[in-house]
Amino acid sequence: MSRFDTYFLMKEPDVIEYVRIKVPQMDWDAATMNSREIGDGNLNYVFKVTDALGHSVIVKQAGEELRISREMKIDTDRNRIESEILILQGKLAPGYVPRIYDYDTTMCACCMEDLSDHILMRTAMLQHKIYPKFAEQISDFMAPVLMGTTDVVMDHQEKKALQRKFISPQLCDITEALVYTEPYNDELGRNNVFAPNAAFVKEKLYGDTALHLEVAKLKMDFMTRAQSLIHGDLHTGSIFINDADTRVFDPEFAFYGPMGYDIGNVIANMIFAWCNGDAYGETEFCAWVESVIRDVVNLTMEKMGKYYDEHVTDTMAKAPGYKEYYMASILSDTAAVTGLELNRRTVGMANVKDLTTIPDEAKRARAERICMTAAIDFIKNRADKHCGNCFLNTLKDAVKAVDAQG
Ligand code: SR1
Ligand code: MG
Repeated sequence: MSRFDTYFLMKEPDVIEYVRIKVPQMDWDAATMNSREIGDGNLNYVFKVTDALGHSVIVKQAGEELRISREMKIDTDRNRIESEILILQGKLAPGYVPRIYDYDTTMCACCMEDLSDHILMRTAMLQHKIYPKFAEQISDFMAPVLMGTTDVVMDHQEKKALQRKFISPQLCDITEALVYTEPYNDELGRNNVFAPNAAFVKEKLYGDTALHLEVAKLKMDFMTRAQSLIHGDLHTGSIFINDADTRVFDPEFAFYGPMGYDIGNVIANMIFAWCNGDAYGETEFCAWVESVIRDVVNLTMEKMGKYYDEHVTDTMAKAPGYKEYYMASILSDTAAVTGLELNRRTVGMANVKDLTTIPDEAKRARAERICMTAAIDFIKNRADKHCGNCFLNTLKDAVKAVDAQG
């Protein structure tokens, strides 16, 4: 028996004892062990435990209520899902996720590799740092992880077993509300709209019924198309990075959904990074971000196409023309989700620092209008975004349109 046999929310001192029990292979120096809470996310509690011998581990525990809103309660089983998915992704894309040392379905906590020699990518983007390997690395992660869990490649019964194992109704519900509903009507009154853009949001997002129809189609598609085991929240706050390495973490929103959801999240969050850099006049940084937007689209599609050719098992998916049809649908989903993520992080409940920390009011208002203008184009004209340059041009056209409106 240990006091970790019944769930409770751990505090810093508890985590020291927890780690000694759960990660004994690290040969901890008990006298110098230290625990510090380091998380500032919306959902969980994250601690770093170290000792004077240089050992370190990260502990992540799921709370029963969200940090962003105490009224929102979600299943703590998300910690198991996250741990098991990181283990699976580590097999499909070795070296692109943190190592899991232990996960525990009683305390709803996992112990994982400390990536302190990396930086949270959103923080790096706010410092306008450039990572030339990022597009290559994130596409190396997404292609096998996304294509490798589809019906095109996997045994269909094994795929359905994964689908059952990783179903997350409450987390999907959050995405369905925050990404696919509230940015277009504020039905629960919890959107955060920047006051200078209130009229713009009312007209362009709340008032456009043609846009609502497209979002409705995309929402039902998100809810019903079990295409691939997606990360479900692949923004720059779910990526650790350094000059050599990119690591994806935090897949607690993972489930079987359309894979364009992940690719679109990466692109949208690079557009937020671009908007922040642009507001600060960081031209070199913005030029790099533009290359990332173009290359992530092109490289991911190219690598997924290659993965398809090399690993396809389904007989009918080998029918001439099917691959082209399938890949085109991924690209169009990617464009749509780029738009959905741009809108929801601009006006919804969970905003991004890339926009909210722009100190000059006029510059922030302009950046947000660029995001929403591009977003509407991405959603309505998703089938026309055929390549990386098309994605980049959507951003550039939005800048021109917003600047022309004054
Ligand atoms: C209620 S949680 C708000 C957001 O934080 C997470 O990172 C997800 O993106 C979610 O939509
Ligand atoms: Mg997260």
